[in-house]
Amino acid sequence: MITTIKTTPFTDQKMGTAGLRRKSKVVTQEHYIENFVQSIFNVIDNLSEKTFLVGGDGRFYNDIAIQKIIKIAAANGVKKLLIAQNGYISTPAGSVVIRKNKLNGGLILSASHNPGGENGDFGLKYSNETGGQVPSSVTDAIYQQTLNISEYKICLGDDVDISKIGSTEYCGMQIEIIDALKDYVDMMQNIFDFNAIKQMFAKGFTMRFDAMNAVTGPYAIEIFENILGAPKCSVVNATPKPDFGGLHPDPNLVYAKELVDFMFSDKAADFGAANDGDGDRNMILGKGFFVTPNDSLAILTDNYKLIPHYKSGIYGVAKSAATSTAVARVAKEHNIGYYEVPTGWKYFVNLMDSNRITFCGEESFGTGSSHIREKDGIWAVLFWLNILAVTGKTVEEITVEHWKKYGRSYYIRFDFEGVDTSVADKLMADLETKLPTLASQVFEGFTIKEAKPFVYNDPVDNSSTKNGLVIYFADGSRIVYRLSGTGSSGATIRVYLERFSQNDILQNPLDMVSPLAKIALQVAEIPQRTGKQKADVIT
Ligand code: VG1
Ligand code: CO
Repeated sequence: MITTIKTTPFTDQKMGTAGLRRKSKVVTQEHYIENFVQSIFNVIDNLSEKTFLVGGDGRFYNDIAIQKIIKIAAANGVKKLLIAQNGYISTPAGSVVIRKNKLNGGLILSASHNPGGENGDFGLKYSNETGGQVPSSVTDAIYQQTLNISEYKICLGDDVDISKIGSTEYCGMQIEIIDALKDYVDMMQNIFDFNAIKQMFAKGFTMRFDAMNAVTGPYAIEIFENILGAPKCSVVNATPKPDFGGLHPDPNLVYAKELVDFMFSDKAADFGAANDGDGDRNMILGKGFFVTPNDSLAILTDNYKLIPHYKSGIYGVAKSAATSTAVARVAKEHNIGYYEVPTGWKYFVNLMDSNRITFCGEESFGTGSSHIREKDGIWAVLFWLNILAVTGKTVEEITVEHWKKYGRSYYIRFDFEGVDTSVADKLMADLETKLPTLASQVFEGFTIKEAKPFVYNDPVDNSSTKNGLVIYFADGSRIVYRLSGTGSSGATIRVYLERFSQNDILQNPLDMVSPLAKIALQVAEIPQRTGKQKADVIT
């Protein structure tokens, strides 16, 4: 049944910030997935001793891609695959399964927060035995394979029924269909004070969780409604759909509009949250109140002692360079380690593995801890619920008290989307050249202290990564520029704006950063070069 098929390379199979992401129309081309999966297996030794996890966020082509992976894995002599029942698994649950079962890695089919469906995006995240996505050295090696591939191996058997839990064999390879929910739920119960949260719901506390028609619906119903006793229908858009019901499953103020409108209405619940397509991102809302992911990371870190699993102490905390410095002030106060890494969760993995950090987060609605090696949307929601249950305070009270103690980093991200790739690349290159000339210049009353590319030297593997350009101002404000690495066409220029205030903590964020926005556009010549006078998405 094993056949070798001749193929020719696709030149665009380079993984970005988090795996490979392309338009569904591109991925469904003949040989596309096959080439990529074969290229991954080409860089792994001793496949006959290796076991991998396979699953995805349920988007269009999930089912077909899983069958292709099974057939290619078997033909390449892989020992065993663990496959999520019906092919559904969230990215964080995948990390739990890989770690708990000591697997050699996993393939999670997801384009995360990107829209799905025939006209949307498809993607693949590849993790190793850490349960986290592989470092750039490995993605580079895989990319080289994709450029030189001339054949792949595949088993020509029937499709495997993945709808029932149990073991089977396929083309000489062992297969185990697993319940992707149970291990994840068990882990959450071991981290948080479920009894305290249960009591809070029993006393009438209300929440709305928007699963955005993506993979976390079943997890959220089980945890929040069935176990913790949140009222039925607290979880909305709970059935995973191949096209996410047309939603853009990105939990932010723009794309989770339904939830945001509800939480700012007079019917609002006490607490609101949403997750993204593959369940690794989270948005946190109180009644008529939004918590930025930057502040959320700082607040969770500041309150670690309230959580059973962390109360005996945490190692340290890390954030991506683009993320605000709110958590840095908390790290200083608690006298714990603090690291700044490039954008992308894979950069946190070494820090967690070496016990340098326990918590980490990104401005892009990602928060997590060393319980796994991916960011974890439901974990963040449970962390907040645990804080609310133990303190009896509201989301707004907790956040405002935090600002009163630590000051506030006003923070806004501007995205300029669909920019011509060569225009975007040139903009960044020219800006980088210009950076050294900016020091001590004054714009809009703000003095530039320093301007330089962000360079990260990994203390564990000594790799060095340059990602993004940063302007530091004398008052602690910052502008960060970078190009997105998760898009499926054209370029997106991201501009991150942060302005710190110790005492003036109740202003409108957009007003506060507007002088920085002006400077950011002017210095990088964004309107002249892109034709865009304002950002396409502001979050
Ligand atoms: C974006 C975010 C980044 C995040 C990445 C993956 O990358 O900015 O913080 O880690 O998406 O998120 P970029 O390169 O487009 O800015 V997701 O939820 O895969 O897993
Ligand atoms: Co995601």
